[in-house]
Amino acid sequence: MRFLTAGESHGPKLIGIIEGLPAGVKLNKAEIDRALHQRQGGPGRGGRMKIEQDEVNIVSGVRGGQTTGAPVALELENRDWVNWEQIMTYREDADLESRKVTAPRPGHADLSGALKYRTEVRNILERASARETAMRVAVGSVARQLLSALGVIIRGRVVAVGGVHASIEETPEYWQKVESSEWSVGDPEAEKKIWERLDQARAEGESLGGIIEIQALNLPAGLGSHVQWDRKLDGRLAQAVLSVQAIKGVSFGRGFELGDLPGSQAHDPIVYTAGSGYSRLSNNAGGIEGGMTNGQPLILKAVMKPIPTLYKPLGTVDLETKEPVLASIERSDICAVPAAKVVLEHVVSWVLADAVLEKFSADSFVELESAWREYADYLRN
Ligand code: EPS
Repeated sequence: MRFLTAGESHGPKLIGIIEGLPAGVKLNKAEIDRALHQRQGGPGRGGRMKIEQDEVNIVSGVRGGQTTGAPVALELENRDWVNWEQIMTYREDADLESRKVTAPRPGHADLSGALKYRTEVRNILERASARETAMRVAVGSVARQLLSALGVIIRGRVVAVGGVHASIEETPEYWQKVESSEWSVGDPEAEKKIWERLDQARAEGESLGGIIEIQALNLPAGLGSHVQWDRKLDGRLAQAVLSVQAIKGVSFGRGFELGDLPGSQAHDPIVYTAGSGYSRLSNNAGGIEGGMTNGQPLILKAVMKPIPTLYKPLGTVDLETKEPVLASIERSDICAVPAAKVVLEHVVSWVLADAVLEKFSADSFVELESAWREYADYLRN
């Protein structure tokens, strides 16, 4: 499977094209819209989210609620476009002056992009903007629906914001709390401190990052491959996760802690039970060994840096005068960690669905499901 997105933050719309889906995958538009709505939420979001109400327009490749095997094209309207049309239009009479950015923001794509493309900063920030993640959620929701039809569950939680770390449990009660928390945090004590941290950040013109955990349950052993560098599933997941705006690091299972442990405590002993197959006594590897799933829950963590657009701007250089100035202040979110959790669930869904289709290559969902079941039977014995 492959997909491309197009669209600027303040252009007319975002576009996504998916190719390689089997025919007969049930696709629920309401489910895509639910994910889009969730991505727009979270307590630290700025004024833009009051303008946008993302709803997908399915243009092609789906008929009667099922994929046809043809490319699936998706659109998301930018409601803010009406306020930007004169500035962002492709037409030659576009107003290129009034929202020109000459003070690149440290931490953003502004400066490197302007130097690389020899163009104005706005042309860079419009495409670099995390607005693009709305389409990646829509595309990922299609992949997630395919996985869900095979019984795979993808879920995520926020485990730290602005230096406040939540305690972590694996109980259903904990995951219930994650579901009902505006921060997607399952530890109410930590959540209280995170609210305080947000107020403080708002008052100080600061922004906040955090740490997100994503899990995938019910994956069989053997997705991905050890045989070539670009087929290793952990590498492919890392690429997708790091491609999300503001994500600076990713780890699997115990991650960086593994560097401190002796081998006997780092690895997960193998056991066998007749009728259910091989399993592990622990999951320090986070469900991936040798670039392949090992049948345990897949668990990864990602760190998001604080959003670089600050109301208390950092020093930069004016690109026209070369004089020191303060970075431009654009309307911004203070914290988008809960939104990034939703984005990461969906980019992970995409990579996993792709790996599933690679292993169980199929033109129709019926064929896919039958190959999936046959393999599950083989793994149980
Ligand atoms: C973003 C800046 C803000 C965010 C935007 C990402 O947009 P604006 O400049 O229009 O206020 O709201 O995120 C979204 C629009 C979105 O849908 O997530 C940036 O510079 O990256």
